[in-house]
Amino acid sequence: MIRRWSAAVVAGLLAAVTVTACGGGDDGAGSGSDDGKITLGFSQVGAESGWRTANTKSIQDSAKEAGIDLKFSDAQQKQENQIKAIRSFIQQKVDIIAFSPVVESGWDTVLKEAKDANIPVILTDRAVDSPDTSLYKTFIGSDFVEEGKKAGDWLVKEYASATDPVNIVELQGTTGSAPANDRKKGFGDVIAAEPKFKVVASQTGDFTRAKGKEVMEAFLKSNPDIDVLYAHNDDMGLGAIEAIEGAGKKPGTDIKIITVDAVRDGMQALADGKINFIVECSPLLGPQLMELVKKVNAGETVEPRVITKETTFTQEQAKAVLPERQY
Ligand code: GZL
Repeated sequence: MIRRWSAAVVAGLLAAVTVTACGGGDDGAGSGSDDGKITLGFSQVGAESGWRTANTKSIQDSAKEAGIDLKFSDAQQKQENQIKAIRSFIQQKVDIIAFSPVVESGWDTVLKEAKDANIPVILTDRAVDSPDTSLYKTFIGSDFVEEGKKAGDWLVKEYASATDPVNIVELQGTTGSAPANDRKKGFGDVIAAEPKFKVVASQTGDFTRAKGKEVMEAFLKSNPDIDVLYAHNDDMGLGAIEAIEGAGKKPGTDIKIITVDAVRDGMQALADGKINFIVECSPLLGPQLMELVKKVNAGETVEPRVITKETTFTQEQAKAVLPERQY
């Protein structure tokens, strides 16, 4: 017997399919925005450094370019603010959530809430240490251990002929953050092979210029013969330069400086001879992030790990590339 579907039933079925298709996320959970655009909720760490400013610009410009409706939140470097923002995005039924976790731990509960709401999550820039990788679709960002290794490799070459102890001070990034943990590990693993390298002081400067200057002033007071500064980002290195000059010493000469990021101000100090080597960490994650957002929203499978391409710069190389730097 052929059942005759009433017009009302068919219309209802069609309406259900249409709503699901327009919903965001690969499970059709998000509400999407009325005009059919993908709605992306993004929780940013803060505005602590030149790198972060460039990263925010890349994300905002790329979302506009991709026609993605961006809800952007600045957490002012506080994890509780990021958790609040993610909960708000869940309440708003965004299609996708992306964020740069200020620290590695303490995300499982809120990420499970997003998973239960069928809203896919993408990690950008920094990783989380949760063993449950089903809590996010992919992680796009640098290999921070490799960045630390590159910094260590340069130092080993620079001091290849040295026989006396080489006294190093280290300005670490935000305590508990993936870049701080991993840049410390990568650098430490390389220099551990040579006993002449001695880390005489290591402390967080929270990725900011102000804190970098403050901690470097303390290092200079308690360590009379510092040979090298390894700073986990340019901004702390630039703050330390102010402290070194304030102590009557020449940065880049009396104290050699290695930093990570390669933002414009850092590259200018490198070209001016105040920094000796910079390991690049690209903030321009926006275009790749938006591609991943579209794929995840369409229910496509994406690579679990997308590593950003980056290089290193000497003083000569900085002079050559400065004019064309985007950030
Ligand atoms: C690295 C990023 C770090 C930068 C800092 O991907 O998380 O945070 O190195 C920034 O400049 O504050």
